[in-house]
Amino acid sequence: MLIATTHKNTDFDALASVIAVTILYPECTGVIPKMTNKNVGQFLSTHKNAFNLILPNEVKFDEVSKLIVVDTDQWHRLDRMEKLRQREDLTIYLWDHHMAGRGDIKADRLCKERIGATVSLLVREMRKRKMSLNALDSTVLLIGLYEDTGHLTYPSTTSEDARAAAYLLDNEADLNVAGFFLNPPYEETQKDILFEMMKKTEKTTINGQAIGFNIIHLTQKVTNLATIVSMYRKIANVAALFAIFIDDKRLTIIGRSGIEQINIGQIMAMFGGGGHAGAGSATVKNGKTTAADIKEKITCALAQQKSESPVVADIMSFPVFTISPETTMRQAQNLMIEKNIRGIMVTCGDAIEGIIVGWDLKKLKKKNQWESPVKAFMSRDIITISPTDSPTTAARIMIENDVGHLPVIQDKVMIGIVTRTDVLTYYYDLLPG
Ligand SMILES: [Mn+2]
Repeated sequence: MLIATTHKNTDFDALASVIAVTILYPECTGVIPKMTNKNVGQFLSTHKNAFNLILPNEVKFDEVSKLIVVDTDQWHRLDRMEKLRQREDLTIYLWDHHMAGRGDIKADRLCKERIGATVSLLVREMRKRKMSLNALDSTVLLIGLYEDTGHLTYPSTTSEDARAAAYLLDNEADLNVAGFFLNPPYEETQKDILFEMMKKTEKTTINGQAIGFNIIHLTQKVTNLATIVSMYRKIANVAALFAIFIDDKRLTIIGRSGIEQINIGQIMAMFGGGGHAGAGSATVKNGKTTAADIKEKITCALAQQKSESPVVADIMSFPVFTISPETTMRQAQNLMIEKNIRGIMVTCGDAIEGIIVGWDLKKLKKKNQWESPVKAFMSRDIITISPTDSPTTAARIMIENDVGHLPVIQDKVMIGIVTRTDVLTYYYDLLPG
């Protein structure tokens, strides 16, 4: 007998991957853990009979000769598979995209890649075999793919995920059905948690990134906490958010990150949990540790990730070309053309007096204004940045204030300047060579 299974608290990527295996290997039966995410449970309650799926207690373990594990590489995350763990004659195939390297399932065949969703790996295999799918199969596979990639927007998404989505859409995946299960309606309890989080978020800056922490005591069982945290990170406008939910039995840590430099999966691994760069969680028994302790550990880990993250000092231009307040507008214009720059800092000794940008030249109406000193037209409100801030912070300041030049100040001295071009070059990696 051939069975396929996945992790407890089954999400849509896990469910879709099991179903994909049963399509790729028609003799295979899918085994879905008893504990699933709420939206997966809702989906199964109406769709279960459409697929070749059973529960762990229905498995005849003596007859199992081959096991296919998807979307996890750890035995303890499987539901009631202990009987198979000791079996030396068992053949194991593994399909996964968790790259933390904590797996203890030894596979005879392994397909493990850095990709947005596990199901994309299986879809790639279907494409290779030129299989065609029915609308129902395509739809559930697409839901898994969209959920794990945030509709192809999470930083972990690859072009292979997009190709998988294209294939599923070609095979009539239904976006109305997908949308229904991907956006489960919010209930009162979830709204309460969201408001609770809004009231007491602790924000701090680590390595120039805004980080949010929430410690919430749960008085009742709340489902879909991960979705709430995901949503709240965007509302709180932080690079990463860590929420610690406490009930009588356990502390549940849920993390979400919107930037590449903060790897949530790595951080959750410290607490025995896991996940991806963008999303992850861990649970710790209540009494074993405290929320304050967890917060402290996360803060330390984030501070240590520093060496790998680029800072403003890495992308700024220097030395900074400056002019005096008495320079004429004509001279300023000539310098901008000559040096191919869009803005010039105006200084008096070490003091920044203002900045004159290309836009200021367009303000001139009369001819004789070209002979006026730049101090008559320059902007005096200068927003500065520190060399240890992140390029993302620089970009955010530019967008929020609609400015294109940020002088970089260290110990009250201007040591460089970051321009829009510097930021764009950094983001799009346009540097020659
Ligand atoms: Mn997954």
